Amino acid sequence: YEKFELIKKNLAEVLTENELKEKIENGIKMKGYLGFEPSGLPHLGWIVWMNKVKDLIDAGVEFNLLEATWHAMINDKLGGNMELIRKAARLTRDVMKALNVQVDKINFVDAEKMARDKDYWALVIKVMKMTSLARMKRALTIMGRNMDEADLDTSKLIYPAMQVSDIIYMDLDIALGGLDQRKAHVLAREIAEKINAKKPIGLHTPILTGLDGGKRMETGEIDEQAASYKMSKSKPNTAIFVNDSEEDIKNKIMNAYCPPRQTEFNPILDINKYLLFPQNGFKLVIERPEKYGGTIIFEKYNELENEYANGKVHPLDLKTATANSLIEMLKPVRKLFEKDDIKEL
Ligand code: NAL
Repeated sequence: YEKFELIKKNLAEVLTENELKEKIENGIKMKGYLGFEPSGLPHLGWIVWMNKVKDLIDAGVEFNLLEATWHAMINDKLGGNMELIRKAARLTRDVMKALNVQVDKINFVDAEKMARDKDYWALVIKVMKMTSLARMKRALTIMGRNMDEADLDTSKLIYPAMQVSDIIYMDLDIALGGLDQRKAHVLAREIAEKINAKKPIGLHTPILTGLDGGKRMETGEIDEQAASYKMSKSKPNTAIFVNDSEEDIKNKIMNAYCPPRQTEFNPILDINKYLLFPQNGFKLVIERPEKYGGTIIFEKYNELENEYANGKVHPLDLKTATANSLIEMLKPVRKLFEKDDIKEL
C-alpha cells in the first residue's frame, strides 16, 4: 500500500479510495490527467497540484497535462488572446521544470489539437445531450464562475461539457484537480458509466487559502466553498506569484492572515503543509532568542501544526521562517524570469 499512501498523501478527497486500491492491486498501469488554463503567471496555488503530479509520476502513473488553451480563451483569460495564452502555457512548463517537476516524463496535450478531431465534438454533443441545462450551469464553478453572472457569453456553457469530454476522450484512470473541479469529475464519472467508457477516479487536492484567509461562504457544497476562499490571480493581493521578489514575498507573508493557534484555513500553515514540507529533506527552522524558547527545527509538518495549535509557536516567528523558506524554494523560478522576456504576462 505504499503506492496508495503516496497517491493519497495531502489530498482532500479520493473518488473513490476502493477504486484506486483495486487498480493498484491489479497492477494496472494508470493513466492520469490534469488540465490547467494558461492564464498568466502561476501563483502558489498551482504548486499544490504540481507537487501531486510529482507524487503520481513517482507512483508510476503515466501523466498527461492538458494545456487548456481553448478553455482559457472561453474563460476570457489574457484578454482571450491565443498568442498570449500559448505563451503562458510554455511559461508554465518552464516554471514546473524549475520546481523539479519531472517534465520529461509528462505527456503535454494540446487542447487545440484535440479540438481538431471531429470525434471529439461528437462526444461533446453527447455529453451535452446527457446533461440538463441547470446542471451544466451549476458546473460553471469549475471555471471560477457562477451561473448568476449576467453578462456571460454562451460559449461559457460549452466549457464544462468540453472538460468532461476531454476526460472521457483521453480514456483516463485518474482525473486530478483541485477540489473546485469536483463537479466536472463527478459528471465525467456518471456519464462514462452510462456510455461504457472508462470511469475516472477523481483525485482532489485541497485549495490553498488566499493570504487574506479567504472570504468563506458558509453555505453550499464543499467545492463551491473552495472556489470562494481560494488564492487567485483575480485577487492579486491574496496571492504570491512564483516570480515575486524576496521583498514582496516577505511583505505579503507578514501581512497575511495567521491567527495564533488556528490551524484551519491558515494560509501560512497551508503553505508549509502543501508546498514547503513536501520538498525532499525539508526542515523548517524557526530562529528565536533563548528567552523566547530558542531555535526550533521541524522535520515533520504534523509536529509544527501541533506546536502551533498549542500556542508554542508565535505567528510572527512562523511567518518569518515561512517567508525565508519560500524565498529559497522559489529561487530557481526567479532566476528563470531574470533571463526571460515573459514579464508582460
Ligand atoms: C481543467 C481545466 C480545463 C480543462 C480540463 C480538461 C480536462 C481535465 C481538467 C481540465 C481548467 C480548470 C480550471 N477548469 O479552471 O482550473
